Amino acid sequence: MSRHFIIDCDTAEDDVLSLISLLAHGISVHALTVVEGNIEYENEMKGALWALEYLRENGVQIGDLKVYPGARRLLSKDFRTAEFVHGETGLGEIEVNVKDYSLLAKEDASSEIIRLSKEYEGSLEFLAISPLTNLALAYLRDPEITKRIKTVYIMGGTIYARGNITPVAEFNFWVDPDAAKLVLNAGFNIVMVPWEVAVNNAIDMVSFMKLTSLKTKLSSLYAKMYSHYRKASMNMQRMRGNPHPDVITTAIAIDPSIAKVIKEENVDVETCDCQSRGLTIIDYIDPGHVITKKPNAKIVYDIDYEKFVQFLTKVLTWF
Ligand SMILES: [Ca+2]
Repeated sequence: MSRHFIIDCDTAEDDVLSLISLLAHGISVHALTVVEGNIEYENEMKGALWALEYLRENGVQIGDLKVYPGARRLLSKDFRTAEFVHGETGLGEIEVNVKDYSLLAKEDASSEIIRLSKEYEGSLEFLAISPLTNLALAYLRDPEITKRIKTVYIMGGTIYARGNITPVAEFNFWVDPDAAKLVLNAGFNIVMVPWEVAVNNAIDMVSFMKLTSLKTKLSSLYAKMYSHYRKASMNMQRMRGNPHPDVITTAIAIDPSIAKVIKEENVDVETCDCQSRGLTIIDYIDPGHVITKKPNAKIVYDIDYEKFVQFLTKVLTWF
């Protein structure tokens, strides 16, 4: 049975590789909805358009897949972009020249999310590898959408408050904590991949050498696209290599067996405009305790690293 996805992205390298991963597995992607986040919004739009052009030029059938412009501002707060992590274009050494603006949809993101949730009612899967503003807007316009979307996969938040934009907050939840709070408490069927999972499974030197020497077009794209991110992650964030927060989330959506530890728990977000803005609060206390809240998400605590590297190898040998 074919699977139907929307990718909601703030286009940088890991968003693009997530798109490639879904298509490489023969999954139907019906919309790329763009939201403010990693880099300047115009550059995110260009990155998404470039990615579709690149795939089409390499013989990939993209059907009627288009880029849908989404939220340029947050529900209530100010934020900052993260070019210091992803570079100006978000795509490392790739030259992002957009030639074909016909891949830019006329409809806006939240309208298209609502429309597709009706067209593929009960089977639509939503990959949120970005701040959650677009989905929050769709939910505010049509709260019944929670019943029509099969699963929402969220890259966001933390397990132990190991942040990446502030000491305690992960970027996607920090950017729009109000949207994250709305989505988490709306009643969607949620699978959440927190930031520490990406940190603990960052691509080490051995795997990086393996992935960049596959002698395929996608392997050389990988080397170029992740150059900036890898350096920033290792130098600034003291990781062993480039992390794959978005692609891990995508990999689990495609193959749930890549997740090693999953727990159903209640998760919420701090929405104050203060030091702890965007802090993720997971209620880990055993059910039955008097203050325990009902689970609202399946939270991924760890993945099988070797299996994930095999997944990446398969994707990068697609062409
Ligand atoms: Ca992203």
